[in-house]
Amino acid sequence: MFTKAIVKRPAKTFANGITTSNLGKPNYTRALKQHDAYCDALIKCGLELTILEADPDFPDSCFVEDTAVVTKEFGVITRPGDKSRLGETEAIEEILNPLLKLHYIEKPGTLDGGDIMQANHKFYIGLSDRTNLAGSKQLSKILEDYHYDVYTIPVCNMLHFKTGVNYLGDNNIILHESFRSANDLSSYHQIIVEPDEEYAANALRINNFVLVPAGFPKTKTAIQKLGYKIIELEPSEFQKMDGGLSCLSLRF
Ligand code: CIR
Repeated sequence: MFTKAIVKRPAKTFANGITTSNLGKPNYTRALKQHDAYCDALIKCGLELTILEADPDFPDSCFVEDTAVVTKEFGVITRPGDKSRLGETEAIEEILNPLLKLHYIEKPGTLDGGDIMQANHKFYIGLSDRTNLAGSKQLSKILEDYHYDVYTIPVCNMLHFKTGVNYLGDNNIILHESFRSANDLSSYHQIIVEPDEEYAANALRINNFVLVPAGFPKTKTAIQKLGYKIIELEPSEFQKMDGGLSCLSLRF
């Protein structure tokens, strides 16, 4: 069970962040409303929220998931793979320091939290354009010292590992077709998202609920069939900036 989450308000400069999507410029007022709804959903899931003020110096800083890997026992402050995001970790370190024992990814390592997926006692590290081998090795060492099993998986044609794969709990995993035959994921019950619903692979299990992006009915039904209660959220303005539901919070 998660009990806490950290989120950060989108900044007025949000639209200046990094994106590869062709979905147009995000609307700031709408982004704030969608963020409010996201915070309400986390509270409904039973989480105590820490809401950090927006930081206009870092347009992508509402995507807090990339700045740390957290468990109830410890945290790892990452070294984000895009230079423009390196300074985002400072505010997160400040808030996590009194709460968790902290470790750090160091140069030349780079690592985005969006590439890290936990499934009980296993951690999966996606090797992507943002997370390099040095970052992955540093994180593996930290996690192995805490007796987790660690697997490394290459990520191609998408931003982060969790863009395409998410663990829902109870041995259920939701994923893009391209990860279907990854050996280290073959022991899970796989829910493969349809090609026209790939964005919905970024579904987020929190306690008794699964948060799913609105507008992906086939994926919603597949998750409901597994017996989960769903909270549907509109993420359009975050999607325009390559973000999804998981990247808007750190949960522990
Ligand atoms: C970026 O490209 O870094 C941001 N615009 C989006 C980050 C999304 N983070 C995530 O999926 N974990």
